[in-house]
Amino acid sequence: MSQLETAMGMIIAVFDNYAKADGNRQTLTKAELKTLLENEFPNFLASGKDKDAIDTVFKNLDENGDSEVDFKEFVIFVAALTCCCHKYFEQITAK
Ligand SMILES: [Ca+2]
Ligand SMILES: [Ca+2]
Repeated sequence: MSQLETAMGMIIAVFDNYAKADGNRQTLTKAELKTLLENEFPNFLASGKDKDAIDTVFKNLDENGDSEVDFKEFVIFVAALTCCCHKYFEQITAK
């Protein structure tokens, strides 16, 4: 597999890993998203126990408002975060 194929496979595997916790592996509940963020982005939520922060992130991700985060909604989030990282990477390499 190419590097990019491996990266895509890993995003799918991470989603599945957390989404399956409640038996429905198609979507992330708020609790599942919270665990994912805490484990995968330990620095993302500076105050991981801040319930409001989780609520805000969840609301922003749940584009269709069904109170679940599906894979498409999750991928948009990962893509947005990746863009932020890319911007940051450009800044530090430009110096
Ligand atoms: Ca689930
Ligand atoms: Ca949704």
